[in-house]
This record gives sequence, structure tokens and C-alpha cells, in this order.
Amino acid sequence: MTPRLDALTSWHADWKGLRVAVLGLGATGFAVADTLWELGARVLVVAERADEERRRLLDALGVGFALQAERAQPPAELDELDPELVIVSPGYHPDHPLLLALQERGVPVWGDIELAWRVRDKVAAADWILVTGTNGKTTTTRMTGHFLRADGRRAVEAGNIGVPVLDAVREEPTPYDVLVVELSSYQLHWLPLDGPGALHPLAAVCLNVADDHLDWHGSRSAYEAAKGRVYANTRVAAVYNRADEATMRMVEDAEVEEGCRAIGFDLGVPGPSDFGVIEGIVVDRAFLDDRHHRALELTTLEELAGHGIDSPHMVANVLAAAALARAAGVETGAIHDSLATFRVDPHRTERVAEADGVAWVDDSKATNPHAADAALKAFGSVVWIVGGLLKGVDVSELVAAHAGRLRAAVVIGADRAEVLDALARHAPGVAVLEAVPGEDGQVMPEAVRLAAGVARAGDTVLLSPAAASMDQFDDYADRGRRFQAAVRTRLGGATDDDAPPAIAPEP
Ligand code: UMA
Repeated sequence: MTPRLDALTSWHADWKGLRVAVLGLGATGFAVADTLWELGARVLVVAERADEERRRLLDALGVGFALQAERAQPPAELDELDPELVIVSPGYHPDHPLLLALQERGVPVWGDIELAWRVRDKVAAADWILVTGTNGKTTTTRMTGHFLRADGRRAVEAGNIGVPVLDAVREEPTPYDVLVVELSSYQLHWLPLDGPGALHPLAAVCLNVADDHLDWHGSRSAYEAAKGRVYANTRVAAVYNRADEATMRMVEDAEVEEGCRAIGFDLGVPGPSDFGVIEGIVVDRAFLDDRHHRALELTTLEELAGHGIDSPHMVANVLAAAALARAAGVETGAIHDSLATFRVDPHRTERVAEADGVAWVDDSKATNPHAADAALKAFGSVVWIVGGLLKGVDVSELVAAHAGRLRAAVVIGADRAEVLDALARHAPGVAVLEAVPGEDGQVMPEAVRLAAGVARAGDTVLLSPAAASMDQFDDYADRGRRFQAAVRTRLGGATDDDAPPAIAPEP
């Protein structure tokens, strides 16, 4: 670290003329470049691809841009800039040759989250609540924000959820009281554990850990280590999942601030410093007051069923979000009452249609096996639309666990071979269909057509790919939207007669 960078811990510090290379020109890269431009730094954005709109906006600001044509060849403009600092977008692989070359030169690397933390006092510094985990982060982040707003706080969700934290930090004129920040393992990887750029959140949670993004991190232990960084320097509550030992270990190993409490949650009877469920009543046994020594009622499983959010993983999300909100002082009544108006985001086991006794469900958000497992568990007989980019993760266990409930599998995506192989080995009796994109490049109409051909009354056709979407779609939302559109088109008129019969795989 250089003394100049060490001193940059405020929006009002002297950022003028600081030479910064920004890697990536997606949502993050643009927010970083725009922020640094506002601060008066000298910025060069480098990316291997960029959409026209963002390039135009950079041009309008007068911020430099260099397209990196050759992966191994740093653009000449970078040498001219001679950067003192690199700020990298989360999607960049840590072994990217450009990043390695810059690090070799001794240039410090920050992520966008560190920059956002350092400049969080632009208007007035809000408290930060951090949410990570393999699955459930977006729902828990949204719910925590929902609880805070119900209690009268000015709160906003940001981060991996889609809004760069820098945008939330720069929001004017009324500053936020609390930012609920969803962090991916990519973002956590770059966070320092101490020093001037380290975050000091009010509360933090890692909801669960299962195999995901192994190609990016290199190993499960590196992925877990990244997730564990969420708890560093937590001030009030380090919330962990009692049903997931890895999250407990992370809290034990974390350096938190003095006075910070470890708060557990799970669906069982809670211990004295936990959130949990006692005879159908969802309770807080951690943040008690003089009048309540044993447990505070938050809601009941029956009420959650009435709100349509009573599946085990949703109840776990409710418990985690409640723990975070209570750590920030939210009243139990606000949590109870606002649960009635909470809506889960689209593409999370979202029921799209029902026709001829077949339910069509969009769980495009399941970008890894752990998420798909939660969705598959919720249904009886399933026609499963599966596949995409596997990110180095093995789907064998998932296939083996659910072979018994599969009527058929429709396999999409670039990594079809691995999925087909797992189905052949672990679900040998299950009919398997392969969907390839049609002439228009679209795979969903074909996948839906194949699924309609094999589904019988009582089945659920479930899009829960257990894989990332970027091979055939813009993102998981695009994948879900295209699925929904194909279902509606299909149910709106076409017959199923033209779908080929299911072919059982060779033994
Ligand atoms: N780029 C390159 N070369 C690379 C990688 C990236 O040139 O090897 C450049 C390109 O210009 C590309 C840009 O970087 O257009 C994309 O950067 P990015 O992949 O970091 O994506 P952003 O648009 O900045 O969005 C990121 C998050 N994306 C990823 O982490 C992959 C978004 O999470 C997040 O919402 C956004 O920042 C705002 O904070 C999305 C995501 O898929 C939803 N996250 C993963 C997940 O949830 O599993 C981690």
C-alpha cells in the first residue's frame, strides 16, 4: 500500500489526479469510472468487450477507454497512464493475464466494494449490512431491506443484486440510513480484512455454502475462504446458519469488533442467542428486552404458509433477514406485519402456468446444484429442464438425489455432455431429451416443446438449470423470461403432437 492510497478513506479526501485503471465496462466498471471521474481522478477503463451505450457515456464524460484486443497483451494506453491503482470488476478472473501483469508491477488492486466503502460518506455514511451465501442471498437481502423500511428506515438493497453499491452511496439528496449489500464471492475475494479499506459492517451473514464458482476460485476451500471474509470487523451481529457448519466455522475464525455477537439461525429450537422455530412459532431468542426473557414471537409457520413463503429454504431466509434487521434495532411488529407484503423476485420457483394438470415453474435463478436441489425437493413428479454453464461444478450428486422424482430431463446449455453423462450414470431409467437451439438461435421454444411432449397430468415442468446462463442467454433473468414466453406461446395454441417421443438413454 502507498501512503497516498492509505489516506483515501473519504469522499472528501484528495483523489485529484490519482491514476486509476478500471478493468471492465459492465454495470460495475461504469459506476467505478463515473465515481472516480466525479472525484477528479485520472481514469482509463480497459475491457475486452463493451456495449456502445456505456462507451458513449464514457466519451461524454471524457473518460479514456481502451479495448483490449489480445488477452495477453496490455493495451498501450495503460503504459501511458502508469496506474497507481487498479479497480477490477467482479467478473474478471483473478488469474486474468492483465491483472497478473499489473499486480507483478506492484499496482494495488481494489474491488468496487472497497471503493464504495471508502467514499461512503459523500452525503452521510449509512450503516452497512452484508449478505452472502451460495443461495438465498437476493431474497434475504430484499427481505432485510423490506423489514428496515417497514420500521421507518431509509434502506436500499445494492451490490450483486444488480445495483452497484457506488450508485447507492452517491444517491442524493437524502442519504440512506442503511445499505443492505448483497456480496458475491467474487466481490468478497478482493476485500481487505483490515487496514484503511476494510469494511466495518453493522451485521453480516453467510447463509450457506455449497459448491459454486469453483472454476473462478480454483477450489472449494478458496471459495469458502472468500465467503468467510463477509464477517471481518462486524460490529453488532455475525449471523450464521446453525444447519451449515461451514458458516459456523467462518464466524469462529473471523476477527470481529469487540461486543459483536454470534447469532445462529435454523429451523430447529433456538439456543439462547439464536433465531429459530418453537412449535410452529418463529422466534427471536437473541435480542430480548426486559419484558421478554425467553423468546420474542416474529410470526408463525401458518402465517408464512398464508403468505406463500413457508418452504424450508424460505423460512431460513426469513430467520436470517429477521436476525439482521433485529441487529439494526427493527421492532418485531414491523417484521411481523411486513411479511404479509413481501414479494419474492421473479424466476425463483415462480409458477408460470398450469394446463391439463401440468404446472410450469420458472426457477431460472438456480445457477448451481444447491439451488436446484431446493427447488426439486418441493415437487413430486418433475420434467426437469437442466443445464447451461456448469462452472466446474459436478451435478452427479444432484441427479442421483432426485432421479426418483424425474419423469424426464430436457438438457440445454453448452455443458450438455457432462449433464447427459450424469443422467446416464445416476438416473438410468429416466427419459432424457436434448434441446439444441433452433435456426433463430433460441433454445427455449425447443426445450418447452420437448417438455410438453413428455409431461403428464400431475407433473411439474421445472426450469431449474443448476448452471449459469451466459452460454445461451444474457443472464438468468433473460433465461427465465424466454422460458415464460415459450410456455405462454406453447399453451396459447400449439399442440403437443409434434413433439417427438422421449428416448430412454442407452444403458
Ligand atoms: N470483462 C472483460 N473480460 C473479462 C471479464 C469482464 O473484458 O474477463 C468486462 C467486459 O467489459 C464486460 C464487463 O467486464 O462487459 C462485465 O463485468 P462483470 O462481469 O464484472 O459484470 P458487471 O456488469 O459489472 O456486473 C457485476 C456482477 N456480475 C458478476 O459478478 C459476473 C453483477 O452480478 C452485479 O449485479 C453487478 O456487478 C453490480 O454489482 C450478476 C452475477 O451474475 C447478477 N453475479 C454472479 C452470481 O450471482 O452468481 C456472481
